[in-house]
Amino acid sequence: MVQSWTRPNVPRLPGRGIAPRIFDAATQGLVEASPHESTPNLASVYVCGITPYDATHLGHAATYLAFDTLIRVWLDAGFDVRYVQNATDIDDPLLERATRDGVDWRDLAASQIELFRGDMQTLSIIPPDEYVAVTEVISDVADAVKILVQNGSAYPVPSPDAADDLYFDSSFTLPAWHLGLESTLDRPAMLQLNAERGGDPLRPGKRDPLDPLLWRSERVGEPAWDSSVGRGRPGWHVECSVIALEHLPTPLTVNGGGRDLVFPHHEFSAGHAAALTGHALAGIYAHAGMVAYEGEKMSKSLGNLVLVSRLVAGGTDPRSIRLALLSEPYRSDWEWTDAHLRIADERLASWTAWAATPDDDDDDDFLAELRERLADDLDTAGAIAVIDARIRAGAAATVTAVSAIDALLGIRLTP
Ligand code: 5CA
Ligand code: ZN
Repeated sequence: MVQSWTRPNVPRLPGRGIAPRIFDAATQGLVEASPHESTPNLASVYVCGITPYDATHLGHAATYLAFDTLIRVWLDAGFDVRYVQNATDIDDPLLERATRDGVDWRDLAASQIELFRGDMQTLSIIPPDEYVAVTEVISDVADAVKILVQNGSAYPVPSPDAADDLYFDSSFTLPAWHLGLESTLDRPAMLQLNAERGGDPLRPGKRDPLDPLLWRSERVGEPAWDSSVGRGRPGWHVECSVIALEHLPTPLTVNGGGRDLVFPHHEFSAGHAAALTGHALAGIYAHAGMVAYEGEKMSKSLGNLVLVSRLVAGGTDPRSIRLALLSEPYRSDWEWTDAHLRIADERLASWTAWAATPDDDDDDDFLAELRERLADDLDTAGAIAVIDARIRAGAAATVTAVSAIDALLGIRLTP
């Protein structure tokens, strides 16, 4: 396994928190995120990891912070939590960037994963129990693709200059999955997003323009591995299905990532997993909104990035970055501005001064209010407002309140 990062200390709070209700893409409503009856008390989550170049920008950080909040709320509710994340350390965009910059793709991936781990640790984000790079599971992915070929959900597409590639048949239907189950999109929307997000609708020989690549046979000058389906490398969506199935019981409590993954990525990760197991991949498909900067979605391809490491190197307190990101509802699309950081700095100073002389008394009301806000679709902005209101009203800090802010929001106010 790729090494994960160091786990922040998460204090235990008195009593028990509430199982959160969070928004599910498949049902377009709030659903209680609780362990499935087949795994009592075990809440499980798979979150799509980075493609390791141009890490870690504030959009990435906001997405991982949203799922960090979910995990903190689960721990407070008394659940055991199992968390898995991947790193897409082999894919077209990574290879293109390595070629552009004249570096070995392996070195690029390794250095960016290292930077990402450092940034996650700096931001006190709870690490996954398993952090899995795709290059570690190539043969497992190939074996899964082989099963899909055998059960009729995958088919070969000839290539003029290589062996056949393998594609998933998106018309494959099961009780546990059909096209559109997760994304709830209509076909025109699917066609558009598929073209924008890594699909290859114009590839000749496919049964449907939406059908996604499962296995790309070796091309001259591209990395390839020997496998049970020949020499080549995995397509994108299937890596997440295989890594999730390998390390977590299904249905996962939550399958997560940023909203740009709703289609085609999570749709087909769920489809491949269902075609492999006959079961649904997840009970809830949860997505964080997109963080923009200078008018557009913050993205590696546009280059409008604010990097965590650059802010921290410039002297920004990582807790202010957390507070700034937590001040926006995780499901909203929003634009990062310098004002976010200024307000977060002021808030951190006010909270720290307040926390410096806590009373010993337990403050059950405060903890209950905070728990209630967070259980309501991870309302971190509401939780922040609860704390601000307390301070404005002149209420003294308590030991419990200061611990709750640490445990639930990951902001440590005392040394
Ligand atoms: N490796 C794939 C997932 S398997 C991937 O999407 N990588 S990524 O590096 O592009 O993005 C990593 C995570 O950050 C994904 O969950 C993605 O949805 C999220 N993300 C990317 N850009 C933003 C943004 N501007 N705002 C919020 N989240 C973002
Ligand atoms: Zn993924």
